[in-house]
Amino acid sequence: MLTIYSDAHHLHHGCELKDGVLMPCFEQPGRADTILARVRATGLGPVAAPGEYDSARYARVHSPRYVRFLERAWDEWTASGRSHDALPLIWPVRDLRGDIEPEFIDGKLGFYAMDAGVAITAGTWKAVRASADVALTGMDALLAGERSAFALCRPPGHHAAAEYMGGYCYLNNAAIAAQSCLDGGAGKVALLDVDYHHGNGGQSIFYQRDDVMFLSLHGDPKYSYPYFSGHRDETGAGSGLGFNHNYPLPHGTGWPAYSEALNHACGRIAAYAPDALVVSLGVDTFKDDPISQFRLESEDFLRLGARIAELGLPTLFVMEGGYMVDDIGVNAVNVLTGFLAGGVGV
Ligand code: OKP
Ligand code: ZN
Repeated sequence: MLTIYSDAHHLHHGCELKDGVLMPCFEQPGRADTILARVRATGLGPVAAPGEYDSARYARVHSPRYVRFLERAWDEWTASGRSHDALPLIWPVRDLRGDIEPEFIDGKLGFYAMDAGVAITAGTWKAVRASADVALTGMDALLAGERSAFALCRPPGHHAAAEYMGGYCYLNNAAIAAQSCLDGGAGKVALLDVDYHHGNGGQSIFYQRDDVMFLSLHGDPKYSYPYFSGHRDETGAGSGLGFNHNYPLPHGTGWPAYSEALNHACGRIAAYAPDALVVSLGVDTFKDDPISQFRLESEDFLRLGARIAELGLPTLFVMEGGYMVDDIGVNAVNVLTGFLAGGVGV
């Protein structure tokens, strides 16, 4: 399987508030480095650098003003005399004015964010762009006839919506790739999110559409981030009604209950009969993940890949979360080798 990877992710490592203290983010460069090392050690296949794309490609799923904000945020922040990480600290919730974009950077940060898990540093935009380009290059490989590809994206993307960042995510790499598949001639695409956290960004972007079916298996938002999205009754709207499916699962979920939900989701994908599948691949469902609450074992990731392979679809894997860095390489690549084994013997 072809892997797309860019070293540019090293330009981004922000801080987040953890238990009241500013700490380096769990989402850190060692994650992608460990996955790349495992890709090489297992001989998964060739590793290629991404192409460079016009930012108009990101604006197929994001608003142009949001893309411009990301591009300029660090310069506006430093122009106002600061040099530490820029973090949003105020949000237009409920009856506050969410319809007027503030002019000062502190206001813009909150206007374009859902939480404070999205530090902007000097290198963030370059890393974010490269991550989206990794996903676009992976999709181009599929459009050129590859059966599968691995977009080793970092930073991740699945919490980012048309006009906001959140949860370590800035551009929605998987959504950008899914849209690129449609723009390349596909009629229907399925987006399956197996990260521990609900993929609120992909859901939001495609909620009113029937040309992308969005499905997510995740920790129940009653007690898991992102808390305000991911319930079972979110099934789409307008012509998108019936094309959004959430599988909230309880703390402690292991392979038996997980695979039952996965089978159900795969059944829906098969019935939808898309031209291609994009998988938002988070391995924070691992039993030892430091910020998540499922109990998948490393071997279960082989089974996960094998089950996805049974769909028989051209498949792009897009890297999302996973924070147990020691095991992230084995777990992520197990999904890919399980997929390549094609459901046989697991
Ligand atoms: C991003 B992805 C942890 C609090 C939660 C946000 C989690 C974002 C997860 N102390 N912080 O879906 O893996
Ligand atoms: Zn996650």
